[in-house]
Amino acid sequence: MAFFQEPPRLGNQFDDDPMLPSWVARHVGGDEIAAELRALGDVAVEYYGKQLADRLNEPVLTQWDAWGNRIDKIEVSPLWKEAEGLAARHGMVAAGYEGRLGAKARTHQFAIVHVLNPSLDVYSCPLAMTDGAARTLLGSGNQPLIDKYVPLLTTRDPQTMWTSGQWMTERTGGSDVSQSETVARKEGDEWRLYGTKWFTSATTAQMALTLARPEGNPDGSRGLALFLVELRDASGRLRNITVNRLKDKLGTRKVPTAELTLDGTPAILVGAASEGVRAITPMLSVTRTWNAVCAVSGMRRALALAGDFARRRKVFGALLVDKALHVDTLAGIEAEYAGAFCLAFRSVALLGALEHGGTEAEERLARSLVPIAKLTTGKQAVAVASEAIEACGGAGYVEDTGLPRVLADAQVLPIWEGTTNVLSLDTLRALAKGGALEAITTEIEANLASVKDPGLAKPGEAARAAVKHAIAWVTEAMAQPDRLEAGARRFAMTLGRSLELALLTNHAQWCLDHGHGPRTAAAARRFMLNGVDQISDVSLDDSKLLA
Ligand code: MFK
Repeated sequence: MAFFQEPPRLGNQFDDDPMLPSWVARHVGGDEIAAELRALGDVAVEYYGKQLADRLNEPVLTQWDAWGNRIDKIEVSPLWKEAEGLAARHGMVAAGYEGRLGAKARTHQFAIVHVLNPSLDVYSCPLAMTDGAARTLLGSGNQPLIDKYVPLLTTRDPQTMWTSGQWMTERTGGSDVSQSETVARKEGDEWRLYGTKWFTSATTAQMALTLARPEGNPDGSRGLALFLVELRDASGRLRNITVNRLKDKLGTRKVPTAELTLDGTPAILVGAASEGVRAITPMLSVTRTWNAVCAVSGMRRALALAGDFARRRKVFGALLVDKALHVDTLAGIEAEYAGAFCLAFRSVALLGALEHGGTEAEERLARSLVPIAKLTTGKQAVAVASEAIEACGGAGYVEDTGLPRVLADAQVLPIWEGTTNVLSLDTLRALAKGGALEAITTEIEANLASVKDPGLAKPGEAARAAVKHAIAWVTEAMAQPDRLEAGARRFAMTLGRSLELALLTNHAQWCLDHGHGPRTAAAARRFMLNGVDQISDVSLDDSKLLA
């Protein structure tokens, strides 16, 4: 009988998760929530099967109808059509805005996202922007817009739910938006936009928040203003928007990312006719938090598949799961997942706290923790996905196993919503506001204060020592702008990994104390061995020679 390898399979994606059940028990509580997430854990398995079957379907742009009319219709994949209803019904955005759980609503919402997201072909993209748009409008103080649009963005009713885009990137770039060329012209009582948007994710949304420069405003980012655009009129036609083409991307291939031309597109000014970058920052905080959670949920899926494969794959006389080197490899990436999970969900908890009257200290912490969480987890997601597909050998490299997609989709996470370097610089900008380093130190100490198990002493010390080293370095480098900038990523990563280790150590102690077993403690010890402190004073001259 010829040999055929069994493919990896998924078990319940809530019960099989080594972090989520204990985190939810601790930070949300209630059997009802666990039961809901367990049911979604089965939905995730069902949709994983659908995802494999849907693998070759991609969005299609039809620009003209048979009679020569410009229509620019985008047909999304069958799974995306299903995801739209599923996401609404299960409250992937709405749950964060429901009052019953107070500040815990955000943890509830992102637990749902964590379980479902890896099976939905990056439908997280429009959902993240929808959530960000709702939060931005709520923070804008523009009551008519809040009354009209927030209920549409935050409903559980699939018939009435709207999604939103976020159009920031132009041909001039996505990092330095100060060079944006889109112009806003006041024509009568109405604003109209003229320009090109170069990377508009999920162009099938009903609305978008976008930046444009009102005519006569100065150059630079402060001259930009924030606008809301409804994409279609009552008959469903795009409102002076043409879709030039869809992007041909490495991953996120189900996301209909488009290049658009706006030629007199009606728009509503959200707040002031300037300072649009500041006005859109609530959106950035929310989408970056989504990015961190989607990074950890992507890692979870990669690990679930690699772990199951190891239990089915026999080589050199034994299952992979019984081979010491394979076990060592999987343990290393499981520990990365555990640390990343804690930081992403700490970011989520802070978002919830700030939406329910958080303290100034929480605000200061969130300002630096969000970019740190995004940049740290984004990089981990790529590394973990890469290692996980390697753990499946050649099968991990063959498209119709579905495994390579896990890596291709992870690769977007360090790029969109601010690259690793842009967010490292943003971390420095957040620190410059003052109080942020103290907030991070306090966070680390608060997490380590309750740690008493002797097996957790070393991880705790490693977190403390790394953050101390990072602070000493930044204090010294502050006077040397080139040195500070060159080391910004190593600095931000060290803060990220220190935070991850402190949070993980704290949660490990909680798990030991509350009957959730010793696995999280093992993750903390292994995470420490993976390395935390990345500070090093690299020679700027050597870097110039090399680059
Ligand atoms: C799974 C998840 C799915 C997510 C799907 C998303 C798909 C969408 C695809 C995209 O749209 S990707 C494009 C995303 N683009 C970015 O994320 C932009 C990256 N660049 C930055 O973040 C730059 O740092 C930034 C554009 C903000 C720099 O612009 P400026 O004009 O140089 O900003 P400046 O002067 O530093 O800041 C202006 C104000 O905003 C300042 O406030 P003040 O005026 O009060 O001083 C800043 O403090 C504030 N600010 C900037 N960044 C902030 C912030 N406030 C809070 N949080 C931040 N992150």
